[in-house]
Amino acid sequence: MSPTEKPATPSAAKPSPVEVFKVESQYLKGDIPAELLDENDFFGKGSVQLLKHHGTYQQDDRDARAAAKASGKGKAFMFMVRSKIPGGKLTSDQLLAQLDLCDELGNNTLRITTRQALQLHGIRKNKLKETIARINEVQVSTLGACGDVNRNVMCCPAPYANNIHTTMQKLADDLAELLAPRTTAYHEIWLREEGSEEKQLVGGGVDGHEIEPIYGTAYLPRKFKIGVALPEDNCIDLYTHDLGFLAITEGDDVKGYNILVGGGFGNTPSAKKTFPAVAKRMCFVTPEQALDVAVAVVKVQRDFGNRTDRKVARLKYLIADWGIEKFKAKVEEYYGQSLPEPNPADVTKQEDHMGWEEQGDGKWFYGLNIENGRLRDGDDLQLKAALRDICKTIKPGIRLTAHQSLIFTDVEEKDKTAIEETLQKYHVPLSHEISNTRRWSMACVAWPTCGLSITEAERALPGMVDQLEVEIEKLGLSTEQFNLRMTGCPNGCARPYNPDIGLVGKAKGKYTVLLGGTQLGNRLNFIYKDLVPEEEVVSELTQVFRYFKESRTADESFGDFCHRKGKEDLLAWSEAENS
Ligand code: SRM
Ligand code: SF4
Repeated sequence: MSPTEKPATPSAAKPSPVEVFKVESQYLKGDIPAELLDENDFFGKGSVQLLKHHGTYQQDDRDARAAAKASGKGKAFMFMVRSKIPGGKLTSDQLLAQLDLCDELGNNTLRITTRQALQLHGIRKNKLKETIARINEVQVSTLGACGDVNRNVMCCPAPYANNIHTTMQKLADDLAELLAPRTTAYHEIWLREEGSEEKQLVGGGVDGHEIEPIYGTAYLPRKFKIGVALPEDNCIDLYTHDLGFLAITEGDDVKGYNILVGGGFGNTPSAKKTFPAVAKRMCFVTPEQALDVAVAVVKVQRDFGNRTDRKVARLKYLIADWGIEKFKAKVEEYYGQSLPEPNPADVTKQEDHMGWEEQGDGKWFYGLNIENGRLRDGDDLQLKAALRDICKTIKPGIRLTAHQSLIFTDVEEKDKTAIEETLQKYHVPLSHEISNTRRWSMACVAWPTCGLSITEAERALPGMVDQLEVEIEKLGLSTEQFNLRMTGCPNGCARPYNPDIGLVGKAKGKYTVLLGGTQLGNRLNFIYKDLVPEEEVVSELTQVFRYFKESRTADESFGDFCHRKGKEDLLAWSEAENS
């Protein structure tokens, strides 16, 4: 089936309200232009859904809700604006532009996300157009950063000067371009000069496949995520993606990719039909086949993904429903050719690319660990100021990592000291000064901006890590790597369902503690204890660390130890310790 062919007949079942908004929106336009100009500080229901596809979410400051209510005021609306940055690759000027925006129009902070992108928070409605226009002025786009389309394409951000890394980044860029929405609504709404003539959206054929040849009028049933990784460096957590490309290499060449499908972490614990899933290995493709097979996978999800119930609309549910064999057969039908089994290679290691390393072209890169991805200036630690200084004076390339951190690239030998000294001048800890526990931890945004958060995450994890560092040191385990990820609700934005330790907000001040994942990211962890009060999380974990120290086998990771022992055994140990 060619990319321009029309999709199969859509399901006769009643579509979800979001489907109706999309189809009636004239390619994501809807009432946004009119509502952008009205007096309100918020958008209506339909526009709120459509705006996501333009890269922005309507939010309100949840810390301020109670006070606003008490004083008789309504919610103070504001917007999150997410940029799409394939492989997290930026210039110094592009980062500077977003740092300026967060200070001038946002909440004075900028966030590196778990998918190598940037988010501004606290933008008022009357500044939304200026914000998006200014991001575009430096050749970064927010189109498709959220919404029912392909999101930011992740790719290993290590800037090694070799053919393999360059080929992978090129694939990420090509996928991002190929699967970006083609609607002109984005340009018309955000980038058109005030007063210039409004262009009408016309045409689109019977089913809209002229304007959006891949997506059609209804776009995808749900968000869609793609990543590109290497077996020896799964730094982007490939198994969590709807569609993963694992590069199979020979010498300095990529000879093809193993295709993984159906990863995804969002779930609603009370709805048994939902679940987190790691992706399944489907087939091998040559570099020449990669883009067309991606389009085929996207189209199968477009045509057969659930459009009536958004809770089960991700690709993982279609694959669970059909089984991988039937899914593969359908992809082959759309692609027009059968596809061989995957290459035996699989993920073997995960890196985070922190500290200094030679790129292979005489230049260096430096990975700087950013706690939970938040760029801010405090009284002491002046992260934004340090970045501004480095971006203005040394002007390195920038890469954002999947661990919410940042890499300065293309650094000349002579500038290495200047980078370190600048960081020190602004009291930014160098990566080697950060404990393993902190380095391998990450938390999602949660309160106060995320409308779905049940508990704290980004604001709670640093304090927990302070305590864990002490306990881990006492146990003599500080050289161990424990991947620790926390989220403020079960949606899983910091990918808590496959690391050694996952902490997931379940009820006010209470977390589900998950153990037994793997640093390779290809195995789900299990619920060890549920509804653990925040103040007991550290002691609960310390208890298991003690068991680990006592009973691990040589070189066994914490996740593998917990997996080997299993839930019942760990709980029996905990009970004995408590008695
Ligand atoms: Fe996420 C929704 C933040 C990565 C699964 N995510 C949200 C929203 C937009 C809340 C909302 O819908 O109202 C959050 C905005 C909070 C805020 O105030 O900024 C939000 N997600 C984030 C970010 C910023 C977390 C972070 O701390 O970095 C990440 C942005 C990534 C990016 O740049 O594109 C982020 N979200 C993820 C990931 C991890 C990943 O993709 O690698 C996941 C799990 C993987 C997956 O997709 O399954 C993830 N976010 C979700 C879900 C559950 C989706 C599902 O299938 O059920 C939701 C809720 C939803 O879509 O209904 C969600
Ligand atoms: Fe919000 Fe939940 Fe995602 Fe955290 S995991 S950012 S609380 S949706």
